[in-house]
Amino acid sequence: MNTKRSLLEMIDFYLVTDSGLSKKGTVSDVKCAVAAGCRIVQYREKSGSTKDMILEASQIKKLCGNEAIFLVNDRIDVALAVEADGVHIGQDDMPIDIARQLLGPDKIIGLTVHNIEEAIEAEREGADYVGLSPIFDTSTKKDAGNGIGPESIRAVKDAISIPVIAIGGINKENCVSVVRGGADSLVAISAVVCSEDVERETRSFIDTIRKTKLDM
Ligand code: 3NM
Repeated sequence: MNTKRSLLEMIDFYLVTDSGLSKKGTVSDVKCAVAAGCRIVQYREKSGSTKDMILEASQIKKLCGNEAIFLVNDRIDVALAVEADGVHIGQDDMPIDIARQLLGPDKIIGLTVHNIEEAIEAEREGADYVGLSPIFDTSTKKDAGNGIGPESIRAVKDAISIPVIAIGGINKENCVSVVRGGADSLVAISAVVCSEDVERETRSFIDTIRKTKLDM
């Protein structure tokens, strides 16, 4: 097992970038989150040229260094170009087996799932983790659908042995319920990147998640 993949078992807070919501820019957000102790970063960029994406992705890869896993959302070409640690893909993106062929056996592949059936299938197909979504209603992703609630996490967690990462509408008020619900890790996009102080917000999420896990 490569060392980056073994980090997957230890992550608490997972940063997904959003240049549309960011106050200080994607590169600054990554720098602050990694400084705060975030150990996994997903570069999610839906606009701009491929060339600009590759330039930005390589800057982010450097910031992640050996400290944090660096994944690219959707764009397997960009992930390959910058030698990212892997990709995060959705149900309608490239099938996992083809992504695996392109990326090779050592890279990390995460898949978005919405229910137990999709989670079991993701593990069977060779995903390294699932992103379970959306936990709560969110306006960050317009087509995310209705929140499934934190009480839905446990059944998914119990059905698979790969990490379950919760996403969608998670903030400081509801994140304890997400961890208590059984998530290994969680993503909070707007609650972090809309803040003036991404480092402080990330640290605060990490502290709360760790304390909640210790109390369980
Ligand atoms: N994917 P926030 S929800 C990127 O449901 C993303 O698959 C989702 O943003 C899904 O933390 C989402 O601001 C956005 O709610 C999450």
